[in-house]
Amino acid sequence: RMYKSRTICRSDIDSFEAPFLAIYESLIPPEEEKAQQKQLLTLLEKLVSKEWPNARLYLYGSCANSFGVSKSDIDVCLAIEETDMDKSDIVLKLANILQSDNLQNVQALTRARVPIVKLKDPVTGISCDICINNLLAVVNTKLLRDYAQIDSRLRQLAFIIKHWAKSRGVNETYQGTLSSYAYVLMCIHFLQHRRPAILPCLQEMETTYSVTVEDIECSYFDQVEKLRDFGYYNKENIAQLVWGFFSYWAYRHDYANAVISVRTGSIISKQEKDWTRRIGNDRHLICIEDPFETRHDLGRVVDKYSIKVLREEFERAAEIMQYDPNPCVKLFEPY
Ligand code: 3AT
Ligand code: MG
Repeated sequence: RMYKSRTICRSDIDSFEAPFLAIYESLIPPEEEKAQQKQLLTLLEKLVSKEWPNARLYLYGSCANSFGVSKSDIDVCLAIEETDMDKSDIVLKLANILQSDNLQNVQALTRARVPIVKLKDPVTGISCDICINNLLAVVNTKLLRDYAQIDSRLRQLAFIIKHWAKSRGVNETYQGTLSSYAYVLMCIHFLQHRRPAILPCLQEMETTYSVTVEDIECSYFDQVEKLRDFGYYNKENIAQLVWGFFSYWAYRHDYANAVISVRTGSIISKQEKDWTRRIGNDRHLICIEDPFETRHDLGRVVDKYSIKVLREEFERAAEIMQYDPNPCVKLFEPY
């Protein structure tokens, strides 16, 4: 606590660039794993199209947003126009369709908050969750993937932060900590705010991509190959960015008033969003606006106990980055 106002980076910070990059590289899924995921998707498509020729399957989540580490499960969305069936009926029928010799443990979870089919590929061991018509997740997956193509430091930073969150037990939404999706948005926001900026705000630029999903217009500039030089004037490396990320969330974020918003590329006030008090289970103790479902605070899972856990973890990480002789090990020590 006594170092709270400290914002100057340690002088040997650059010596940690190589070890952080090595950790990042060790987390990248090998090509072979990607090929196996594609094969599983192809098998699923074949089985589904026999019964529902107009249905489509989309990969979403970390297997498609480029923030997936090796050995992740895959998330699939079935897009189908079935007006006379509710999602749990579709899930039951889908589980039946997918009963096949090439798949294992096909289960319909009809009573979950989001009904899904779960299954496993017995050859590769890949597990897969299939949800129904969750097209906003498909679109936010594309947004994250597009951001990742602008500057390689985003993917490096997000891998390190996700790895830290998993190691420290703060990537568990059912225990009141944050989802991987929330952490990636925190990284994007952070890089939009470096000076010079490392990432632009795609939703504030000219629209080159636009879809309307569940009455929400999702539009942004998606010609990201034209933005490859965007972060050129910022020479910060991954070690400096990990340090900066944790010191932001430990010491500088205004938890009482601020909402981070990747959509606007800025910080907006809780007041403006009417996120100042608890409504039902939404407490808004750390506020992360969803880029498309703007009424949705990804921090709403956080409660008065888990906010303490989270903030203490951010402070621990910031102090390690500031003082520990071996931050690349210490940061990820199991809790
Ligand atoms: P892991 O590598 O699996 O930890 P992930 O990116 O696949 O990371 P999740 O499995 O938590 O993350 O979520 C899968 C996708 O679902 C990610 C995002 O496209 C979408 N998603 C998750 N949580 C939300 C949310 N609260 N609001 C909107 N979309 C969400
Ligand atoms: Mg996932």
